[in-house]
Amino acid sequence: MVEEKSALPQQALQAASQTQVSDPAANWATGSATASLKWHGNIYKMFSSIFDRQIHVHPTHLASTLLLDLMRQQRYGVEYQPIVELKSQEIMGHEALARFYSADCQPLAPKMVFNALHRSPLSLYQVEFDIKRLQLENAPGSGTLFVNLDPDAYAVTADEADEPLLTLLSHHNSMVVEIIEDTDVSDAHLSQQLVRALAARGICLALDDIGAPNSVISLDVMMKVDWFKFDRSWLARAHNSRARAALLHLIAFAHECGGKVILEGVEHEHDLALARALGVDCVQGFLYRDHFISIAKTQPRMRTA
Ligand SMILES: [Ca+2]
Ligand SMILES: [Ca+2]
Repeated sequence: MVEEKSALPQQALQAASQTQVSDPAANWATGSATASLKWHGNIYKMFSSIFDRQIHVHPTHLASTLLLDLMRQQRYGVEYQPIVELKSQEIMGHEALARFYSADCQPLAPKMVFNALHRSPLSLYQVEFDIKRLQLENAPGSGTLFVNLDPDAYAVTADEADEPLLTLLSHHNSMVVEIIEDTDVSDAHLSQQLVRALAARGICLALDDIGAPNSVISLDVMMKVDWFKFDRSWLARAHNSRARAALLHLIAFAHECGGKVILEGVEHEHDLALARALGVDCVQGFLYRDHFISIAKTQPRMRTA
């Protein structure tokens, strides 16, 4: 599946948690452009991370005018986070994460944007399509590309002959689609339909955020996925004997089914040691933030104030 692996410098595997990570978007907002911001075609490319936890969370809700401006101007970005194979300590692929910005270059919490877009399925579909196209166009040259797909976006064209979103995804030659099953996405039939549609196109599937709060586990989906992504919350829970037993058995199940396991949220050396002890295949998280790649579609407009 992996075309070509890129070596990860040894120091990237050392804990980097003591260093404060700059937020490029915040730098745009304050007018201090980052040195690592590079013009790349019609894309701004940055080689430092935008922490989810640092993304501005609007106190109430996103106004429709803000969302319309976001869509019209395509104030979109992508953050590619490396997925590291434990055995070889090499980057085997990247997960592409959607990023959004307001007109004054403030990063917007992606979950909040997607939640708001759920009120308008066609808009949700259009944004998902444009974001996926951006993620594919700027994907790192080698390795597997992991993208997140909202089943509700897929639902818009699920019963039609033409499914542009899935057709777009099938253009990448090493693609894994991550789906989440949670209590907000309660339509099990839709998940099943999506699983079949991806399989028909030869696209690999990952079950994302296993064990996260509000997540549910569908045995039907679990038995069909190629990748199992365990939520960061297991890092804290793994010291509890029952939780660790559940995790070890789920990992064993994944391996017995021929699947591969990724542990997310790896931030410290002791997380990496735990990942090794658990026998997972790959890890992902802020331990590798020096290798995060961020791009922005539109030229950031500096704030004058
Ligand atoms: Ca994901
Ligand atoms: Ca995840």
